[in-house]
Amino acid sequence: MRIVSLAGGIGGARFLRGLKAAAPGSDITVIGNTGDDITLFGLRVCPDLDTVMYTLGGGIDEEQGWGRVGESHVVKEELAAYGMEPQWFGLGDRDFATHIVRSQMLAAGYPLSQVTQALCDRWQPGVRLLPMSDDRTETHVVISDENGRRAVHFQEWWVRLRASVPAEQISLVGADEAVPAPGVLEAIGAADVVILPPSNPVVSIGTILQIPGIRAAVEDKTVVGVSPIIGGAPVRGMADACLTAIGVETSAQAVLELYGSRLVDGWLVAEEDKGVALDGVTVEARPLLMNSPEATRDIAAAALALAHTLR
Ligand code: GDP
Ligand code: FO1
Ligand code: CA
Ligand code: CA
Repeated sequence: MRIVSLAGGIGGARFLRGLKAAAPGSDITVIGNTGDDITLFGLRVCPDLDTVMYTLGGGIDEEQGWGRVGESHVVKEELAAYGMEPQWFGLGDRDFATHIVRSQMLAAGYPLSQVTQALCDRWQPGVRLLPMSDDRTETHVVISDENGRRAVHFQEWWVRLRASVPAEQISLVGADEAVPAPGVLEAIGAADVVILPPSNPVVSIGTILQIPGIRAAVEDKTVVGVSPIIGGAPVRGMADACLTAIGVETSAQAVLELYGSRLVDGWLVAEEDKGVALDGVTVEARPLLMNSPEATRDIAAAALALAHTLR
């Protein structure tokens, strides 16, 4: 079976681990969000691609959900001793090596998709990991604070400010001129099913869908989504702040309506969200907490089974 999954960071990566277990031997292509990407100290950092790569490749810090297991922070301390900014973003020593390899290859002219493939040669994630685009796009957030109304990089809003300042606008800079990375539209076109994992609906899934051509390609397929919102709250992280910014309520029903029946054919919600419904979409209620490998595999298996009935 050919499966395409869009993916953000932690929620996407954990779901993908379950998907691999639920569908051994199938061909899985992951289209990763690169709107979170940021250049720091001259190095290009791709948090969501790395979270997927490390999680599926066995290198992730499981507790934290991002970054490398067994990490140290000597380089970060040395940079801080020089007064280098920003100091609110914690790059670990092992993780630095990834960004050095990536930045060196990008500077040599390789597109991000080829760089990602080269990094995955080491990690062997067991899926084909493609960035949504080789073109540089970045999510920026408009906020108002003591310095007035201004746009900051998504990471500054998310990590430094912990989304505590309301986002007045969230936009993907460069989206209009970006094109899908090589292989993205081909993989979607050849897929038997497209899965929307429980990733952030605004700054992960919503971002990927903004790359011209991707939404239309996905709409043509059988698509099953897994709700990242359980009982009116994100399981982890601050997705509620992102939904509020675009005028959407934090509920499994509102996220389904945001995606709409043109995009999704099936929608998995948690048992406490039974009753969620939308014309043209088949909704099933299941346990949706990814709190063990078995539970996560069962969620992925349910998504595939639902997709099978809808094809
Ligand atoms: P990020 O890029 O690291 O923020 O990760 P994603 O965008 O891939 O996923 C973040 C979303 O995952 C959050 O909005 C959470 O609500 C959701 N999430 C995290 N853990 C779980 C879980 O166990 N079950 C479900 N259904 N959603 C989860
Ligand atoms: N998240 C944090 O909350 N604080 C950090 O210092 C931080 C560093 C970091 C470094 C590399 C990486 O790949 C991810 C990192 N993250 C950090 C997570 C990440 O920036 C965000 O959770 C996501 O981009 C939001 O999806
Ligand atoms: Ca992310
Ligand atoms: Ca469809």
